[in-house]
Amino acid sequence: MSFNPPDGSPHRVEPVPKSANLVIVANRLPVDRVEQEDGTVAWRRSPGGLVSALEPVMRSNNGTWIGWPGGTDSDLEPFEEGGMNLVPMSLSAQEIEEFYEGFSNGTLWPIYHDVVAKPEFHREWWDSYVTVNQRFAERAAEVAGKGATVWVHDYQLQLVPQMLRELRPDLRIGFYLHIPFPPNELFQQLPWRRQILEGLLGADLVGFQLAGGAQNFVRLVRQRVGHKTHRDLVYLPDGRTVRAAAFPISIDAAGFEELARSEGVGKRATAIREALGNPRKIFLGIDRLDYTKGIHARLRAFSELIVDEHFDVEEAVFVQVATPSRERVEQYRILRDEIDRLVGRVNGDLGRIGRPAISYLHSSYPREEMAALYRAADIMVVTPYRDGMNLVAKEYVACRFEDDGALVLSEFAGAANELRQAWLVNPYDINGMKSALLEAFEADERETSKRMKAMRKTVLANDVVAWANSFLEGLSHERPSHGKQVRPATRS
Ligand code: GDG
Repeated sequence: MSFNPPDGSPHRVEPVPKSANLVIVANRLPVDRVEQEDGTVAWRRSPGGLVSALEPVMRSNNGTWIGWPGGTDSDLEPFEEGGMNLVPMSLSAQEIEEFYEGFSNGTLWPIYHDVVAKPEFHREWWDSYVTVNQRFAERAAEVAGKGATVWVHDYQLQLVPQMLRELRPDLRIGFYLHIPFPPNELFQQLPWRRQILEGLLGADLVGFQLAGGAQNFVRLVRQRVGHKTHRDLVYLPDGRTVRAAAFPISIDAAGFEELARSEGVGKRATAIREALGNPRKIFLGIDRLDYTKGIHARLRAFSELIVDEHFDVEEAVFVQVATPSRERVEQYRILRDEIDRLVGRVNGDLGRIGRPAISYLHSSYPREEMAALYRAADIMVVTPYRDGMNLVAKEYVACRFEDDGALVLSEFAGAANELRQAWLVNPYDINGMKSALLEAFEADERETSKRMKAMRKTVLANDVVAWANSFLEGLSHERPSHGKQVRPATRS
């Protein structure tokens, strides 16, 4: 195989080893394509958590990452970027519509998130999902060396483990689901439920955010596919066993703390507070603009506290960053309009000149700006209706190196399992949320500091490198006498 850079890419081109010892397969490549002023194309590391999660282990193992770079370019050649071998997969415009926006985000995403929105079922979407999964599996089979470890990620690629095992029985295959895995009552709606379970069973280890997801999976396999199971193990008729277990994902906690401590971020945090008129308390929400995140209800709860005269717009402001997401999917457009309307109404009714109740930003920002916002905010509000983990909650905690700041957190975010000292809320209960926001607003320093200290201990001790290593170690135990071992990641 020869490897050339995408047009105009300034990055070093190296032959991707056909014998990669570690292969990551994910829907997206860890880089974004940027068109430069002179019309050439370059690649920039994407901001997402998964990239920082896997970069260290990729570097330690000269790993290869297979994924879609976004867009509809075809014939993109593999290239090297930041110590990682990247293998771009192309999707046609129709596949983006049917596989990605359709089956992944219009069918699976709502079913796996408590049916917060109504899932759509279309047979052509499913067909496209099968085709794209097959293509990813074939590419992984090409680049993985003998006995290599292949780690497949997330709900867009649930058929890959089985397809890959058929092509390459010598591989050690792991799968990790970043979003919740639903109970039978919801999963059974899926017309292709059995195929998905069988797809996942191609892996040796199937990882979930929480133990509940792993239990749902094992129960479904027993009920729907009829395999024997015992605790976290599934026994397949061919003698293979598959383990399902929880590996709660985390963040580069030390990296976030370091960024938050930097002089530039400190100055920017002060400037943000000033620009907001130095109110007594700043509330903050940062989310992808997604209907699972509970943005609308949280802003309502906050605005009602002003209406009820618990505080006014001189004393408190809510900064809501909503990062644009899946903008071509109908339900996301509707959500955006609903939030625009609510923010407009609240600010029209309650704001004063230069003092909106809600400072709403529909945009995405560099990591430094995110850290500055985390530093500037007194109360972080994370209230999803359902969320696999929620990294924003952990990032806030990592940035509060002075042990101050309050976290209001939904019980239905995976992060609530670990961050027990947050003000936990039921996001469906507006009055309950109002009470929690008010308590966090009024809490004294000793109380917030005690809670933050405990949460910081948890987040700093369980970072993303620990997560990746623990998954890969678990995977190596599943087939101990088999293939090469993956070297653990080291912190940079
Ligand atoms: C899925 C699961 C699970 C957001 N806006 C900007 C920006 N971000 C970063 C945050 C955070 C990440 O994106 C969002 O992660 P979340 O965990 O909050 O949510 P999802 O995107 O839904 O992620 C989730 C996660 O996968 C990992 O397994 O926790 O449950 O749904 O890191 O900081 N980053 C930058 N600019 C932005 O404007 N730089």
